[in-house]
Amino acid sequence: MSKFYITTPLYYVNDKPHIGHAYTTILADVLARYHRIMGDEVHFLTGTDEHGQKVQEAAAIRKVDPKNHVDEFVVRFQELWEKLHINYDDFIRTTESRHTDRVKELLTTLYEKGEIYADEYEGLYSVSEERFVTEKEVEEGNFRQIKKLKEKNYFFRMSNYQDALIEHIESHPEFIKPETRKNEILGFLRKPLNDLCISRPKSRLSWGIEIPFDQDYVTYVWFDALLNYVTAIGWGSDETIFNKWWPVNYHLIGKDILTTHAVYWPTMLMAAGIPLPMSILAHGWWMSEKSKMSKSLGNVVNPLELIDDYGADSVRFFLMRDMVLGMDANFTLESFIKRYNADLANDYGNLVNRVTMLIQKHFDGKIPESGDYDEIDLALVAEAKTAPQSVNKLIQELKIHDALETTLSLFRKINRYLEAKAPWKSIKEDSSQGGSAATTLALATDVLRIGSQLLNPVMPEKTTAILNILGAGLIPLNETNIGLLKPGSELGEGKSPFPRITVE
Ligand code: ME8
Repeated sequence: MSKFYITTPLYYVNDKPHIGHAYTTILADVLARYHRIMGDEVHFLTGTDEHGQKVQEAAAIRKVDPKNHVDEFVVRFQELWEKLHINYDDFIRTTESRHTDRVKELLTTLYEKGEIYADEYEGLYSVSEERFVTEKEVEEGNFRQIKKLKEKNYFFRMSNYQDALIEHIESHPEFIKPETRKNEILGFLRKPLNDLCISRPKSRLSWGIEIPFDQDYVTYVWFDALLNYVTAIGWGSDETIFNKWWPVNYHLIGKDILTTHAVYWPTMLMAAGIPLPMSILAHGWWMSEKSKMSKSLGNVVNPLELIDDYGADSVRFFLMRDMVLGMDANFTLESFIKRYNADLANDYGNLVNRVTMLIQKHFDGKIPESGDYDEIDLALVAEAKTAPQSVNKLIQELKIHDALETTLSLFRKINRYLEAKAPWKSIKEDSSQGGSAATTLALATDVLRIGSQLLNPVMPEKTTAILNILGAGLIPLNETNIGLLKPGSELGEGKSPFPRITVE
């Protein structure tokens, strides 16, 4: 048994979650479920990023105190995760003392070691954006109310770690995935790396973790939030638990937050003397009509509506099936319905109904005895033997969309097998145990059972229902060998949980 620790980003609680957030969280859940099924010891962490400018602004717009705002908004995330069957082991909020206390301790340690220093910074400051901007940004004309500002702040000596970070990335090909993102970071690191400003004066931002050695300042939100990945598992408070889980197997992130995770975070860890993550995996964006789905653009798809209309597992399936990891994908309701009807209602759902109805009618609802296999049977047996190996390999390579396609293709093969064998015809002549129809239906059900087990991490609820209908509810999910659904096993009640969606 090995350990598997996986994280999602901590989402800002400035607005409602959309399908972009749902995607990362479902992906983490699928991998966590897969590893649990495989017998690994799993820790799946998600949570919310509750400090900083964005959250303070969102609270100000609603005219509520930031703490009340986050307490109210965090629930939106937790409720959505529950509806989506997200089975996390821990949910961390960056306002919890198990996090804030450790952040302050680290700031103090790094300040005492000289890794953090105070400096005056003079630069162009955008009053409207409330941040320092570069001359180039001002020239591009995107900012209003620019003034020269001189301000004292605290800086982390990030530049000291530039060479060590490049060396680490080059000697650990798994560290940043996929390859394109790794090259992007190496490109970024060819230019000199600046030190990182890790404080904000309270006069312009008060909602944050106070800098322990200067009460006029709060901590920059990223220097606070990134540390959640270690504070949540007992760093600085329970070394046994911490050593059990760290280093993390995967930090899952969207490509929008690659620099913070692949540059700021590892240099912070180096300064703190903590080993680096095994792998940071950046996925692409869900787009809506060619632009990134984002709260500020207002083009978001609300996952709650999709779940209410089509069920959580269908949403999970679509998001996992239609995004190639690392690439962008376009979301439309039309493609969602098309995919659902083709894959889930037709290829999978109809197959379940077809096979179980025949067994109910002709074999008293019990898996019949097989006779000898002919060539067509043996070809399906061969497919059923290779599918689990291929799916396992693809999931380990994080190619979830290909893994799903492999399983759906197995279902299409069962459908073609049934067409070739036509048990609904042969049964009229021979409905004996061990006869042709009996053999076909027993084999088709067993292979359908294997496919359903393989889909379980993606659609936990619906595949469990289908496995019960197939009479396979007691077979452990990782036992995907052929022949485990024994003759005489009784089918469960019910029909496929994927009715066709009709569009007016
Ligand atoms: O960045 N497509 O929080 P955030 C795919 N608090 N994924 C998307 C997406 C889209 N259109 N939009 C958002 C933050 N995401 C920080 C993180 S971590 C210590 C702090 C997903 O609420 C994706 O995972 O803006 C992205 O990285 C994350 O939401 C950003 O969430």
